[in-house]
Amino acid sequence: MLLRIDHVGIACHDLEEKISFYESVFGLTVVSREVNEEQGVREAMLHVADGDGGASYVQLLEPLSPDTAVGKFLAKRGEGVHHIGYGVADVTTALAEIGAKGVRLVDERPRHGSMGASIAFLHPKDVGGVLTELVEAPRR
Ligand code: MC0
Repeated sequence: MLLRIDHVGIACHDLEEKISFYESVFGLTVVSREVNEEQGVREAMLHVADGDGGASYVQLLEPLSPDTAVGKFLAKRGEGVHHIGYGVADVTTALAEIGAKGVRLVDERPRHGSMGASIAFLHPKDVGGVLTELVEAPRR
């Protein structure tokens, strides 16, 4: 069901500062920047590698305000890994299969994610403390 690690989402206070860090220390390149009002984030995708199933990225996330998912996470835990996004072929099918196994779905239906992807989150309390995102890449 899980095809690959699509991205690792990292919460930060200052997006531009963290982009500079990942560019200068790891030599990564920003391939996309977006503001996602629905998710309450300003985010950047930095390309890491290409694989058979698609590319993988580091996703840097800055909250649009303190009362967002990432804003609350930063206040409680500070900067660090916020979620893991796994590539799936069909996010609606994957949600149905995972939900049927008793895992709480944060999203019953796919939402709009970075770079045109369809995404949905699974509740971290049912995935061993890891906020888990399913990512269906846009069709080419
Ligand atoms: C919260 N918790 C987490 C967590 N966020 N645990 C692990 N990883 C995280 N990222 C834990 C808290 O510590 C707390 O546990 C419990 O979950 C409830 O948290 P809360 O602070 O009271 O917040 P809630 O319940 O209002 O919301 C938690 C929930 C929310 C996961 C449902 O953050 C959510 O809907 N997340 C999905 C959307 C999201 O994260 N969007 C931003 C990225 P304790 O034990 O302390 O009670 S958007 C994105 O990434 C898009 C753009 C993309 O990839 O394309």
